[in-house]
Amino acid sequence: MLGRFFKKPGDDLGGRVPPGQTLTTRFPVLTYGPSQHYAPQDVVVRVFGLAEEKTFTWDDLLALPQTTLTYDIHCVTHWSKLDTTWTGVRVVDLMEHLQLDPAARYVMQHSVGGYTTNLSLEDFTRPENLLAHTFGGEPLAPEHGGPLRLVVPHLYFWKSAKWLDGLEFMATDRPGFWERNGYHMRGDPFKEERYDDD
Ligand SMILES: Nc1nc2c(c(=O)[nH]1)N[C@H]1C(S)=C(S)[C@@H](COP(=O)(O)O)O[C@H]1N2
Ligand SMILES: [Mo]
Repeated sequence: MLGRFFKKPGDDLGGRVPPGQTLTTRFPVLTYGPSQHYAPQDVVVRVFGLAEEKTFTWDDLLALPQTTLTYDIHCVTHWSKLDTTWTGVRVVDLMEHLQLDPAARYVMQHSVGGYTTNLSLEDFTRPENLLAHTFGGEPLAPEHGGPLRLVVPHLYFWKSAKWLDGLEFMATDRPGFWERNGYHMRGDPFKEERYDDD
């Protein structure tokens, strides 16, 4: 534990800081295009593709178990932020209410405004992944994806869609917005899966 108070150059804090990352205590905003602004009452997450079609409203989501988790996040633009605390619905708890076609192997996250990002079903259903509405005990700010975003902390942060409004289950992988523009299809920060030509 003592080691955590000594930040020597090159110290990776016991393996928590992926290669090529530097720590920040700020919370940078990274959005392609404008931030979206809408009320929690307007949140709708539509499940479609290779799953029984279903929609979850804000009230539906708040009626599910609520979980608070603390973990580190890593942006491909080289900043990492340790010990961020999020509250929301765990993906695994949402999955209890979904009927997937057995052919479903991948998920496309869709956002209000058109942003998309893809995940394998395995990466999507990790126990720590959250549909988050609260950050550090406060309602998630619009510029950070409030009222509702996905948080998938084991991959680079572009894999965590802000203003989530759709989950599309798919049989085969398909690139989302940044993946079509050269980013890696998976984005593991510990393997530095930044760009697909790496
Ligand atoms: N809808 C949407 N989600 C998004 C993005 C975006 O532009 N639009 N940017 C992604 C990228 S590149 C990053 S690093 C994180 C940034 O989240 P933050 O602004 O809360 O730090 O959101 C991801 N999710
Ligand atoms: Mo990013």
